[in-house]
Amino acid sequence: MPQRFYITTPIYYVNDKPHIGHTYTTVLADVIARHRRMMGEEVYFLTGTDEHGQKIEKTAAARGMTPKALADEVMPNFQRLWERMEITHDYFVRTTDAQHKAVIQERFLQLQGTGDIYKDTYKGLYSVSDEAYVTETQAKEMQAQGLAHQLVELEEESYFFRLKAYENWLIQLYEQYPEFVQPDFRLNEVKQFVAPGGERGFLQDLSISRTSITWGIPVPGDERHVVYVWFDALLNYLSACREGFWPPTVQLVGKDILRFHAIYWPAFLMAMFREAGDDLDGPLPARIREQLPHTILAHGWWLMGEDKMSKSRGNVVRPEELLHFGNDAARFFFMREMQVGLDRSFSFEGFMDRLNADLANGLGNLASRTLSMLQRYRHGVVPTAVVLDAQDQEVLEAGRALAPAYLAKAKANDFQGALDLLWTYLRHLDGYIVKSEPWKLAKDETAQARLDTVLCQLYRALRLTAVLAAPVMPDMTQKLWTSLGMTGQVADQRFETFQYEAAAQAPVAEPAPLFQRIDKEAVMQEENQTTEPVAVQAEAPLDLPPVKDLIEYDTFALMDLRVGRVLTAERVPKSKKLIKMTVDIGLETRTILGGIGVAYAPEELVDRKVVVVANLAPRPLMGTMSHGMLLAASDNDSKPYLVAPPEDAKPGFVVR
Ligand code: ME8
Repeated sequence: MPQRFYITTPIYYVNDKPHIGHTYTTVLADVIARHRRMMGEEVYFLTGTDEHGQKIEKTAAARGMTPKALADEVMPNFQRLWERMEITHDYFVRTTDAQHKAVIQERFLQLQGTGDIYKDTYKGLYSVSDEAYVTETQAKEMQAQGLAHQLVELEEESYFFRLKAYENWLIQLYEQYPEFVQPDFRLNEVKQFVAPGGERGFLQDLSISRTSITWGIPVPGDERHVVYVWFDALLNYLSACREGFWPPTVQLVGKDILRFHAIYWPAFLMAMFREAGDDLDGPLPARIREQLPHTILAHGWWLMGEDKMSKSRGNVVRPEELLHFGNDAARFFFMREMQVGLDRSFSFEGFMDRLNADLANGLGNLASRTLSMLQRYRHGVVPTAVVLDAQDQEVLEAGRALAPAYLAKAKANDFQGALDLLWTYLRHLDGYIVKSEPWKLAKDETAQARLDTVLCQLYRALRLTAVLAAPVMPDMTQKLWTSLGMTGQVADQRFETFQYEAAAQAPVAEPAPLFQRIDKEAVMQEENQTTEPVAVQAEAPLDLPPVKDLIEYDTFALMDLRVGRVLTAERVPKSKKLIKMTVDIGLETRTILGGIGVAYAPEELVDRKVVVVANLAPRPLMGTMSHGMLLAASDNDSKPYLVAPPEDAKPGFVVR
């Protein structure tokens, strides 16, 4: 039987539309779910909305509507967004579903029956925004953060959950099963909260009912009370679980709600799954551990500057602003930029830079170059590779090593690390193209086997990239997959059986851009006028070499570029390409040979203004010394286009 994998996102409050924080969590869950499916596991992926509680009641009142009407209005924004982002959840739970309500009431009664829930009076401070009673220490923390206005004095009759009684088992859970909270440093936070400095006795029983609000699930048999929203919400993972998938394998949460998931949630489950005779002061039975989530994975926040992006702070970025550039682009950005666990500042410019560098230039350029070379040199038919030299061997080995390394990182939920490996590999391939110069091999009859090898290796690399990146970018990788002549869905591939070196199935297609390069300046200008960003169309794909490594200005300044005027021009005998010219560069007249004979006739050159590299060491070309070089523009394959200074520029002018 395939391994089962149950993954959840938090269920989102319906007091406002989703922002990129919610989007990030859900995309991360989706990327994990898609990976697991491609690993051959059977996945159940749950998300949904949290529709009860004071926040919703208040927002609805402010808008003059009932809480249920508010929930019905806002909830579809989440569903539509997940559809737009191709989120592959299996079920969408709403806490107002009758089936969910029934489970909550049933479990409430169960825990009342075991004595884990009892009735008492609470007197103390209450945080409206967290919907939780706060201890004095917490109240001081909140006051220090300027959040005092969120605290109110409260005295009410309440049902309590016997949280204190589970302290011993909770501590054993953290000590013996550290995989329960990831990353590690988040586990330490939880431990510190439960037992600061290792000292016990800090946990307090938890109030799990309210009489101050009416919008919630009634406590069975005592309907003046509604069930506390966190007891209600956390149990969605149980009420909406599909048979055979319990317990959750990975539960994603933002760091803000880690305490609820790493303390209350396992304690509720311990109470539900324990049996008469289990000793709460003794060792945590393995049988109980097996009913608890395997891992609560806590990620950090998207920040705006230094602040958390949140509805209440009013500084949110809406997903539509990113989706304007495509769903894959937004998904890729989230996975590539955020290290799971840490915070990250959002910048729109950073977003555009990342996409231009990695998708338009990196992957997009490599794909269009490879496809166009396969078309041009081999009519689209993928040749077979024979390893010819050390460089080919190195590329082959890098390809073989990539998938295991990538998948190990993906399995550890380190998608930033995985994508980093993949893009390093893609850069390596750019270097391979530059060094092996396939456009030269194409013109050399004796180099055809080498050309076959280079083309085949590039093809394999792209096919591997399509498979590995499929969970992150479902559409772009499918497009790539199809253009490589592969049939079916790339998402139906299994990592384990996919063969990097398998022969091609069919000829490749004509190149089409995978990602439209974003004209950042146009977007920024547009941004200043409207709030909606825009994209521009990319030019038709060219066979462009990648941008070289950065140099300092001082290195550039070593070059002496001058305006020149061609005085005479003649073809070099026995050469198709070479033209010998005399060029006035203001200070002197130079003899310069240029390989521009295919593009220009000598008579077209005379009296033309050109840009000369004036301090290039002289070198002999077909028996004549050339004292400099003319600048010309081209892609790897086109004819050279001489760079032309304006007509009124004078010979000798410095170009800088
Ligand atoms: O807390 N950066 O719902 P919620 C990253 N209903 N992620 C963010 C974020 C940010 N700036 N802001 C929000 C609730 N999130 C409860 C959960 S679960 C039983 C009940 C994400 O609508 C993050 O995952 O406030 C956070 O945990 C979740 O949205 C909270 O969404």
